[in-house]
Amino acid sequence: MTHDLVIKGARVVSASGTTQCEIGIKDGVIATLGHDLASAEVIDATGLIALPGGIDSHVHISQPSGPGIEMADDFTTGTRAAACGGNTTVLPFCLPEEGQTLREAVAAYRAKAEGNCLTDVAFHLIVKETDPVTLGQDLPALIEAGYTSFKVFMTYQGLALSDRQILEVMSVAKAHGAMVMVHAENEDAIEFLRDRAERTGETAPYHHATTRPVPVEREATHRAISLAEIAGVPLTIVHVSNGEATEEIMRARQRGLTVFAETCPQYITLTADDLDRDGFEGAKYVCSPPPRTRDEWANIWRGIETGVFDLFSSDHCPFRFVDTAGKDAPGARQSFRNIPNGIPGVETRLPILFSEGVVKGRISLDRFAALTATNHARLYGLFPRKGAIMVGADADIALWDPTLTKPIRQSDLHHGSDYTPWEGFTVTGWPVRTLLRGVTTMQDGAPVAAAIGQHLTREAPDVLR
Ligand code: DUC
Ligand code: ZN
Ligand code: ZN
Ligand code: ZN
Repeated sequence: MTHDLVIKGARVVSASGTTQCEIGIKDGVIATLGHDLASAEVIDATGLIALPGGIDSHVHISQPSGPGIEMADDFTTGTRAAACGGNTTVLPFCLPEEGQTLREAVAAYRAKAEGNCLTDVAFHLIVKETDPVTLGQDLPALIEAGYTSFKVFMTYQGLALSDRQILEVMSVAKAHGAMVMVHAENEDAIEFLRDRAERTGETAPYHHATTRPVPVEREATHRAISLAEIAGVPLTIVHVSNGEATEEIMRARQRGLTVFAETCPQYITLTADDLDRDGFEGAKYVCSPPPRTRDEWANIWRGIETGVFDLFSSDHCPFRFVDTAGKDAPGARQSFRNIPNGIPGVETRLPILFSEGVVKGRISLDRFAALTATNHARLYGLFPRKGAIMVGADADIALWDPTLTKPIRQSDLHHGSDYTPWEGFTVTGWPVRTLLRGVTTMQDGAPVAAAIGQHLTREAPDVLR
């Protein structure tokens, strides 16, 4: 067979292990893994590592964020940044605007993404209403149409569901075959702590962290797992930040429950002290759950190394810093309560895990591929088309230079935010080329190609098939 493109010289992290071989690509699909392959075009990847293109299954793009607040990324900038960070697929959340149904919201997001993406895209849903039309009609229809995962919130006024509502949503997931993702923080406890902090003048960004302490997350994690057990569904706990929540997940698995878990770069590299930086700088680090302590980094690493965590995602939720539609929202300097929650990270997720995990000897290349691509595809119904370098899969590949060392700089990034929480953080190992279905989307840190990203129709999660 003559291929359209062959990648030669790379160490290939394939579905069946890491080997030195050539990757033959034909019609956007991996056609051959072998040697001395014939091709019209060749990429010399000597000295590089070929990894499956990153799948970031937790990003927020163009998400409604309250009156006057604007997310810093649309699909053009968000997926451009993703591609430049070695990703080939992202899964943003679809949150209905005020008065919009879930179905209308999906149509609106699809329209916003169409023709603007440099990665492939598939959407999770956010379920914030549990009326009969949403749970009886819209959600089942959307699951049948391939929107096979959705997030529920236990925190945030206007988003948080009661335990009863979460059980109702879970029973729809059970009946129709979808994955429930949970943001586990106890809203009542947070409101109590926040009101008390404000009464005593503790209103600086740092108190975002002190009013969302570990027990808030640990309790909600335990409760979410219990609700899933009662409803008889698997679930995914997203953005786990600490050891006690991790232990809840381990205990649930020991009882035989199917619980998946996700963590993020901020929980192995940032601390609550970052929110205590001079002036208003701390607002740059306000996200939920908040960054914790160095001791908690060690707990999260143990979870990564021992397999508690299936997913390593960015939770990219970008706001601009110098912007009254962003971190400097009206009232934000008077109280942390008004600072939009979230940090940009879609372009830096993979280099941070590669450097801190693979280069420092904490995880293998195979585990890196599982945490950053394969497990995302399996859990969210994209496998085997996505998530692994293997014959028959889409030719979604990132070529990595494992020796390239440089600090993360905002000036090198491609997101719409005006800062990175990791400014000056030195990383060894960077993706130097990204290929989406065989087409180069990033080379040497710069985006190339037109917006060739497509919307992906998903199957049920592997565990439900
Ligand atoms: N939860 C998220 O998943 N992302 C950003 C903010 C939040 O609370
Ligand atoms: Zn059904
Ligand atoms: Zn969340
Ligand atoms: Zn998120």
